[in-house]
Amino acid sequence: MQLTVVTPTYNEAENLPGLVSALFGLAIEDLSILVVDDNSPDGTGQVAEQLAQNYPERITVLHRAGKLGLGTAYIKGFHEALKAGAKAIAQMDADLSHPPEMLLPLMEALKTCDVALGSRYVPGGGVDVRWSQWRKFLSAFGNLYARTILGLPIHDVTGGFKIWRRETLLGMPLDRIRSNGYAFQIEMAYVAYKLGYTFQEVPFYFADRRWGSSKMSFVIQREAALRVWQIRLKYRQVRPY
Ligand SMILES: Nc1nc2c(ncn2[C@@H]2O[C@H](COP(=O)(O)OP(=O)(O)O)[C@@H](O)[C@H]2O)c(=O)[nH]1
Ligand SMILES: [Mg+2]
Repeated sequence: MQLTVVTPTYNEAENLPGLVSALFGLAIEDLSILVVDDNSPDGTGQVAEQLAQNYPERITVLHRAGKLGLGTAYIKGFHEALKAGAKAIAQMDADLSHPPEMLLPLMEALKTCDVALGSRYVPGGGVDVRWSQWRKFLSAFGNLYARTILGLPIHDVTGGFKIWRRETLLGMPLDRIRSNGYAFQIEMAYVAYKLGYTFQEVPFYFADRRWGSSKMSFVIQREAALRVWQIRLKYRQVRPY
């Protein structure tokens, strides 16, 4: 099955080469990578271009003028992957917190569902043992909060490690998705759920990045908490695209 991995990057020059070689080392035939870089000051865009030369036809790089957010980066990447004919579209962070080898069980799960979701909050999954109690609490609470308010049947609502079937993404009103950061993950999951698409959660252990720094912040978390209510209202009625 033709799988395209979409990865948004902002200052991931240290991480991208490792991600690319791990992905191409997997026993997945017909895997390609789509990098969406926002003119990273650390030169990630050039690193990506170099990698694209090393793996002709297998890596595509989209450059945007500046930091426009994770949500719009994914939407652009999804449109592009669909245009190129991908049968399955994965979304994952470039910082190796989403273990590349987990794509294998996720692809397996996708055979019997519409969205395969890497999940930190089902038995067998977890978050970095080095996370502080406060950070663990915020993440677990944020998930429970969004899951409860939206009535979602999944446990990792803010998780960004997923594989979508082509047909699933084609059925989603992608141009209505306006959130960024954690809220983007929540909005995508909610719309998919409201449209009747099925999820399967595959546990994984989320290890903190070793290079670079997180672009998520308390402000983005607070914004997501408010967005949950807006998302609930916005999609009271949603029709397939
Ligand atoms: N293109 C683009 N990528 C972004 C942006 N913000 C975050 N990212 C990327 O999105 C992924 C997740 O961000 P990260 O900072 O690791 O979030 P965290 O894992 O929740 O701490 C990483 O690959 C980032 O480089 C953005 O504004 N534009
Ligand atoms: Mg990260």
